[in-house]
Amino acid sequence: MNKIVFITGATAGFGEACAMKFAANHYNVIITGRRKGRLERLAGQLVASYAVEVLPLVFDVRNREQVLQLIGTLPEAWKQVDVLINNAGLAAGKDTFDTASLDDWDTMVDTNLKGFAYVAQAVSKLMIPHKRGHIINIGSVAAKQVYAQGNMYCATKHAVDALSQAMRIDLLPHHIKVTAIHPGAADTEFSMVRFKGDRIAADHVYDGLIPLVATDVAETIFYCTTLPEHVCINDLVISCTQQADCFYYDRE
Ligand code: NDP
Ligand code: 8X3
Repeated sequence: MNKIVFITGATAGFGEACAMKFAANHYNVIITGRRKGRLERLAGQLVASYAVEVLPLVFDVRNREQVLQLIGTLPEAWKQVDVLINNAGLAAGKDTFDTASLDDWDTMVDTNLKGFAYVAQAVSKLMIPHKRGHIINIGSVAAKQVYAQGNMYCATKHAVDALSQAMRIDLLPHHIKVTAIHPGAADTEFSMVRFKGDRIAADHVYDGLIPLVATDVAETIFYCTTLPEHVCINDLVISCTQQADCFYYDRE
């Protein structure tokens, strides 16, 4: 029987690449996000290319009732989730602490912190009865360092780091692995979202770099799930070779 992976934020970037990678490796895939059309297209592609089962679920991770309702009432055949890729998230804006938009702060806290935690708790409840499962939380290099104008984004990603540690401790008796993956600059839709469609600002992030691409991160996540049952990568920072951390880049 195929294993099951549950991926949030599968309509783009890392989540979409993970859906392809896991489906190619015979996982049945629960794909989620807000953009229904994209989920449906991806579902069709996964079924056609890999002959796996796909369950698309359209929801906003900020909507607590919807998260709990949809995950709490998964069809019987989908309840035994083996891997959760808790990935949905965003940066909104890049402004100094005193000038940042409070709406942007709310969006990031509600998505990257609260929504992230709602999904993890709901899926962990499905894993506990089976005494197995693997939760992959997507943090960032911004979970490890704070950079100028990164204020609330960095705070939410530091919270992902803290909650990953918390989950690892509290879910230990239930034999659930918790891996936090912290990518550096990766060329996905992330920067276009952060800069609200400003293509020049978005492209500027990757000036002179060969940045990570989504498949680099998906390959790494998949690798973490292939290790023997008694081995868990707890915390992993991955960046392109031209990036040392949040501050040091070797741009061409
Ligand atoms: P993308 O913008 O390409 O993808 C983000 C995904 O998150 C989309 O599928 C989007 O789906 C989903 N999403 C966003 N908000 C919500 C919401 N409220 N409810 C449900 N789904 C939501 O970005 P990435 O793939 O790059 O980002 C994925 C994760 O990786 C994020 O947590 C990001 O912070 C993190 N990250 C990104 C890095 C980068 O440089 N790209 C580096 C380090 C970490 P939809 O809009 O359809 O809802
Ligand atoms: C995204 C990477 O460096 O823009 O998390 O914060 S960074």
